[in-house]
Amino acid sequence: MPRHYNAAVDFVDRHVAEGRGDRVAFVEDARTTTYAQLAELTSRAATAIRGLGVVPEQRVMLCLHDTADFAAIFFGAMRAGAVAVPVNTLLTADDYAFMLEDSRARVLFVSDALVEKLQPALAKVAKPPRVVVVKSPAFTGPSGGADSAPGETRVSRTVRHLMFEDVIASSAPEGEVAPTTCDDVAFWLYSSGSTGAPKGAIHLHSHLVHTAALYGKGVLGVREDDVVFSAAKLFFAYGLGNALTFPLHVGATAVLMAERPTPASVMRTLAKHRPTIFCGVPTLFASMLADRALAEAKGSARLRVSISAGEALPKHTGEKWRERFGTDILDGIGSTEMLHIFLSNRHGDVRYGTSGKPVPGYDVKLVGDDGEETPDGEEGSLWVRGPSSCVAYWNQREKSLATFHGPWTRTGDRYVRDSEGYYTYAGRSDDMLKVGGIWVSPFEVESALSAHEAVLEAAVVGHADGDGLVKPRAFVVLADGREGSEALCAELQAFVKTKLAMYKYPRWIEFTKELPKTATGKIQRFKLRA
Ligand code: 3UK
Repeated sequence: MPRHYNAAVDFVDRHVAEGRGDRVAFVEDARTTTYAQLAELTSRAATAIRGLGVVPEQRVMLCLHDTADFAAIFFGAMRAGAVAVPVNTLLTADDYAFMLEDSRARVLFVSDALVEKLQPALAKVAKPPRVVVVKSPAFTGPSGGADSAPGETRVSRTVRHLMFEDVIASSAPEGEVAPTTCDDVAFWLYSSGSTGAPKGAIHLHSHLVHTAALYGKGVLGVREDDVVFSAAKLFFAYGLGNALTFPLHVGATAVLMAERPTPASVMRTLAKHRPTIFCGVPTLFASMLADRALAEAKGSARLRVSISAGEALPKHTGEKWRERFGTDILDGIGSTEMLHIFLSNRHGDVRYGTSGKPVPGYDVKLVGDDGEETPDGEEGSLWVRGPSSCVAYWNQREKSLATFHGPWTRTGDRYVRDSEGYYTYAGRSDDMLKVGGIWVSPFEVESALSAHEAVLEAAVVGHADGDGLVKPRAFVVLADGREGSEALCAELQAFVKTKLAMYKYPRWIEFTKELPKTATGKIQRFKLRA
């Protein structure tokens, strides 16, 4: 890595300097963006961010649907020396209030369709950021569901804001690049904690190119003529690599879809834009395969490979996909802390049901309870070391100390390595659940359930559905005089959806007389799992 380094220059300006300005960086339903256009938009965004009073190292939050504007704002913030903080668009006002306070973001870029959802959070924080509203481009497909609604321009009456298009138009396209080093903080990504409060993983300018070179180019083999489509959104580390830094590292093209990734919207995008690489999560692959209405759909005619991450890909899902589409799914494990995939299957060496082998450039080890490395065939805790590891969690000393040990990161996962060196996922060492590839803390679902007047207490564990994928299952002890029924189950599910992000609600609820507990009153989730 050169010492003086700004990731925005490497991923954006470099292509124009090297003569790729006319190549297409992003394809959306309603527009395409060339590398030259992206460079200008990024530079204007950087000028705009400075113009809004942001100084180097201050945070700029992005709550945005996937569009080329996301890319320009993300890199624009870094170009200005600021710290980009993309956040999940599916969360609740409480979650946003926490992240706004925690990050002290000075500017918030938010998609028009999401402004109203952010309003209560903005009203709550002591020093609210300036708000810049980004219009979602129209898309040509069928309506994509409640939260998607791009196409409609909604301008908020309750939130004082500027419009991105105005801010961009009045900002000069040429601006100096902040003189950052490769070790400067570039962006944070929030990851859910087991107690519910998210932790901001701090990443540096150098981290993006390390993941793009080691996994993107090295393992996945993204090339200039590839068209990449990631159903996982840009605000996840997984989607950020897939659809932003991997294609931009080699001058390839990414397809961006602003709507919610349903089997139908994803299949439509595959057929329409014909990507060569498709990136999904196990729940999506499984639901696409199971969808009767899509049984005849052919997907992308140019597809050469797909990748899966977020949770373990069940063996039969990979095999069924291969049978139907004739291409493999490379399952690999990554994390917000490591930024992207560090253990993965390879082209021509796919073992469905495993996470493959370490990505060259990363070291992994399995550690037993005695602190020694475990022998092959025995389960251990997965530790990983590599050049894209986040430096700490923001403002979370205890949690940082528990996770980062010198160059090593504890993933919290249990794994087994076989005699040939393949790694197989064996569960979490904490109670956290991965639902559709996204973290869910049982604790926050329990707290939400307990807030209902019919509930005395609740415990939540993971339970495998018909595809072998984990979803939350709740055990509920009702208050005196209340009785369990299907109607109450539906009411509790609806209640949780009003309190938490939708995907966190318990898919099954069992009413029970009491919960198994230790002598000190701690719920014994392992008993409920059994
Ligand atoms: C689990 C997997 C089994 C595992 C991520 C690719 O998922 C990502 O990041 P998160 O921080 O979660 C990390 C945790 O998710 N996990 C992820 N992939 C797999 N378990 N097999 C897999 N293939 O518990 C891990 O510790 O949300 C994935 C790239 C970047 C990412 N941030």
